[in-house]
Amino acid sequence: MDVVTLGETMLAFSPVQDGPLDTVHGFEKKLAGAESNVAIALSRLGYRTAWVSRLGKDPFGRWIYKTLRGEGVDVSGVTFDPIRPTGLYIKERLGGKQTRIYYYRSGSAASAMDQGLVDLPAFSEAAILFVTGITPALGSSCKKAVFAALDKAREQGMKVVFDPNYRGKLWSRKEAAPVFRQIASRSHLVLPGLAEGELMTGATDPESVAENLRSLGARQVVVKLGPRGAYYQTEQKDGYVPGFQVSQEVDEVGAGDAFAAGCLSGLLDGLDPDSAVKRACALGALAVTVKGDYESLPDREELHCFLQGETG
Ligand code: KDG
Repeated sequence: MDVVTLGETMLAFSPVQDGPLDTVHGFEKKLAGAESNVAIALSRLGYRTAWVSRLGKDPFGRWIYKTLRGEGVDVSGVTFDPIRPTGLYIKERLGGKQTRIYYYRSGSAASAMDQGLVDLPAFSEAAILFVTGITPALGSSCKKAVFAALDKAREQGMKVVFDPNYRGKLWSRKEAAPVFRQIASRSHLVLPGLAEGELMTGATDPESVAENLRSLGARQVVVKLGPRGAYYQTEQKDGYVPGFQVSQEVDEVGAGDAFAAGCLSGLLDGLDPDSAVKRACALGALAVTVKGDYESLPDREELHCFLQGETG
């Protein structure tokens, strides 16, 4: 296994037209989960990826399970809860790229994930553990599961990659900051956006954010700067990598997950940081071209063509 990740994936209802939700009548059924987006992105690029989670024993849980399995993600570590439901996520599009989200996920099957998960074979077989800051916000048993996974990673010599993914609807900045710092201190690579970098370090520029996170223990930091690209810093070098222009930006949700998958693939392929971050920027740009978190993500050949400037 190349990468193992754990996290909640929800049934998402995405409106078929823009406008306040009290005026919208049609929705498309989609799937939403930062960790499963990353697992799908990596699987499409040809990596062996496992997603560990809990789903409701309901039609939506079954659909999510089959979708992930259909994308080639290992779902042997997914269990079904006979009582708690699959979480629900509803999107509101207010025109342009402006979106709001509504969660109906408290008491969901995934919010009962616990540290027992890390005894699954996927956790001893993978080279990299990918975690986000969403899972520890889902409740105390989920937080314990994340820290148990970090312990397991240390025991097994797995590299940890951490994408903070701060969700203000789940917890306050004050609650999240110390948890993010603890996870960052145990990570090989940390992938904050600039605002998340500020939340974790108090610094407001990419260089200081990265320096601060490296002083906590992270080996590499990549600060996402949206369409402008990203800034990376390792012990040996640092630099800015410009973003890619795409012909249409439809939905920016999921771009950060695609970016994370690009960085993970760079790590797995042993790329130098410039090339890894360039790949991450390309995947992030492709993710915004279609509605939905992962639908437009490429296979390896499509990514290669995009990087050569043949599409986009
Ligand atoms: O990164 C995209 C995710 O935000 C979305 O799919 C839902 O995982 C999600 C969350 O918890 O907000």
